Amino acid sequence: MKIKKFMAPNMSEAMKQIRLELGDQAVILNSKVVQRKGFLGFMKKRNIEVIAAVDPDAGKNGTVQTAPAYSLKTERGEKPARAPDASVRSEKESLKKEIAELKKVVREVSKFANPAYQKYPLPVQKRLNSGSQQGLDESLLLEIGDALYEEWEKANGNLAEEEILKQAKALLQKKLSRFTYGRGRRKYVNLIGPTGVGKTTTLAKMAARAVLERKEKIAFITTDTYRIAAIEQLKTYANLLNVPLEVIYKLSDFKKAIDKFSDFDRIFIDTAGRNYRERQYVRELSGLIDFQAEMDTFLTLSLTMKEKDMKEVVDSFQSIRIDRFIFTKLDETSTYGAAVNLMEQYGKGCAYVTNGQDVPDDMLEATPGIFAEYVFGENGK
Ligand SMILES: Nc1nc2c(ncn2[C@@H]2O[C@H](COP(=O)(O)OP(=O)(O)O)[C@@H](O)[C@H]2O)c(=O)[nH]1
Ligand SMILES: [Mg+2]
Repeated sequence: MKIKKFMAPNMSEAMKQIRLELGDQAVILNSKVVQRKGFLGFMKKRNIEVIAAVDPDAGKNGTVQTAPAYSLKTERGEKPARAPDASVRSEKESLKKEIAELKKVVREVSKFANPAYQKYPLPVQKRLNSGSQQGLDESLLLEIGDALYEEWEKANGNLAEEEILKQAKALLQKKLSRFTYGRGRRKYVNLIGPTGVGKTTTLAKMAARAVLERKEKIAFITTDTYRIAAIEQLKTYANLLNVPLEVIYKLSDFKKAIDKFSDFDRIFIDTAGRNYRERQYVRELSGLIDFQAEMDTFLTLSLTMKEKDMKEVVDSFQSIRIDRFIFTKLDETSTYGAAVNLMEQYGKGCAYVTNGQDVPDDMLEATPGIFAEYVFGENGK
């Protein structure tokens, strides 16, 4: 008995090979569909593996092969036994399935038709695509793509989508970990940034937590004297928290306030942040306060802003030493990539993100992990 394994793209091709090598007497013992990893692992090749056998003595004594699954000998016009029908049917079925799968792949590929991602396996492309929908910079995505691709190869292409998602998050989290996060420990907390982004509200949230959670002795200082309403707004929070507020009109007022609050734990400084004069003013402050040792300056930006505008704001504040960002209004958007891009571009972390108008609840102390979750997690679908 001679047994041999054949591999062909389809059954009729396999038959040809078998007939050629083993002759008409050959019988098929087994056949199955096998997937072979194709180019880059994502265009899988489907092959039929057929095990066929021939008994060289069979013709001589006229014995019939025991229970052949499929005899090739049909030249006398006999109908093959049932088995071939079943096998043809199952081949038809699997072809149908294959066509459906191919259609799905084509649909997916056209969805991810970013040419820059085409070098990656499909599940990696899919992840990068969702990052791209979140507005993450292309260069960062390609970096993540390369790292995911490496993992994919290490695993011989056996990486489930959930695993790729987990790794994408972990990669981003690790990358962002080189910056500093959280509220900081310095005595003066200064919020700067464009009007309307939520500086005063965020400052109130931070102050309320300092008082309620950490029992700190705090005070407010505001330099936003452009609008009466702005002072009233902060006064309301100061009254609610029962803490003092000083309104600063000129630099000497600031000096007085610093003396007055010398034994306080933390001073929250609100600014209007609207024009050059304000920036000049903050710069002058550096003559009074040792920024490096005593002041945390957080540049506040709303994620509802256009990324280009956000960058212009950061550039316009370049003359001021900024420690970290605060990103507000996450509840009003579903794309968070800009926050990550800014941190990457300017090499700074984030103190807080805010996600609503409620004081003090709608605010989270930032970590690299929350950004990874926002851009690759459920939020970022
Ligand atoms: N939806 C939403 N609104 C916010 C958030 N933070 C602040 N706001 C609102 O944005 C508006 C401007 O806030 P304000 O603190 O006065 O901004 P400022 O001009 O930067 O001081 C107010 O109506 C706030 O209630 C936030 O995280 N989410
Ligand atoms: Mg304000």
